[in-house]
Amino acid sequence: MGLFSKIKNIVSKKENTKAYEQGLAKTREEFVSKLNLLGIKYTKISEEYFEELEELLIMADIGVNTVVNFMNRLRNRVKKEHILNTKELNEVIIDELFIIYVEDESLSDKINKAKEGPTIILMVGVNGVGKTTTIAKLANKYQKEGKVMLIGADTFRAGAKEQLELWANKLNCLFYGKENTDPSSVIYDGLQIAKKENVDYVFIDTAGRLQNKQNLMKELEKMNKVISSIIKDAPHETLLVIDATTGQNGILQAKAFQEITNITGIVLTKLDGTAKGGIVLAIKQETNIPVKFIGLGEKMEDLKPFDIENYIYGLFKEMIKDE
Ligand SMILES: Nc1nc2c(ncn2[C@@H]2O[C@H](COP(=O)(O)OP(=O)(O)O)[C@@H](O)[C@H]2O)c(=O)[nH]1
Ligand SMILES: [Mg+2]
Repeated sequence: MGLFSKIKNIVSKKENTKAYEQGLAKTREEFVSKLNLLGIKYTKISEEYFEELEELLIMADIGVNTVVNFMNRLRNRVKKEHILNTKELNEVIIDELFIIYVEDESLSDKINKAKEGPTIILMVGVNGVGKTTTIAKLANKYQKEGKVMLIGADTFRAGAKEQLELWANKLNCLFYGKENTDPSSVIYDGLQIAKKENVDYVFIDTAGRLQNKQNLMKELEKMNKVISSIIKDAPHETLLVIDATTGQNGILQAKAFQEITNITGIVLTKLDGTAKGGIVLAIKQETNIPVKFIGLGEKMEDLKPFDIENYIYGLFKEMIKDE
């Protein structure tokens, strides 16, 4: 069975395929239509074809390093498998994009949960990327599995606490927050309540001021110390939120945060609003941090666990249907 049929077969049994299709429509329209045009312009594989393909991949924000790597592998396969036509190459292109993501990876998009007591999830990322709304979406999701509490430790931005509190009220979950104070002390007080109230999932909202890396590093160190002093082995996850519409800048943010704290997963938001869907692959290649969730819209149910088959299908639907 070819790769296309395999993916089609796998996604036919999955949930969320529609949401991926819709959320990745912008990227797909741009990328696939250009790839098809390229296949019409050059029916035979040539150096010019490779050059234009390379450009196309870079435009989809797959990332220069990733693209260079990818192009080398593609050229090798063309030689080895004696591929002459660009049409035959489409399946190999998708196959190689797939490999970028799954290489050396036991694809874990799951949240690491506490063996006992509350699971603590720390959310980090720069202002405006979607931390607070993502927490609301995650709270909505995990509420089906247990008691949820939100802690507002973004004590920096005006109104940040209120925004999270509003969500907590709407979703009917516990909340603790305070403004204009040390975020670690807010976390300390909040976690005491979480323990007392037998909460299952705690999501902590923070302010990610990357402008001063040294300060942010110290602040995160302190938060982590406070958290683990109250709950052993916590935080169980530190999720970095990245806005997909920022493209390569998002990759730089991921690298910077990776240097200052232990990031266990990435949430990539606003994929619905961009043609830069290739950023999922770039993040994986450049940081090796798994993308655990993706944001495909503003509604509560628009946050989905990242799933590589649904993702590839969402990007290449038309091509996969062609077979
Ligand atoms: N279209 C779209 N908008 C999103 C998504 N995630 C977050 N947003 C929007 O991004 C804006 C900033 O979000 P917010 O949670 O306040 O960011 P924060 O500063 O990191 O806490 C809000 O208007 C959200 O509705 C997404 O996946 N898709
Ligand atoms: Mg916020």
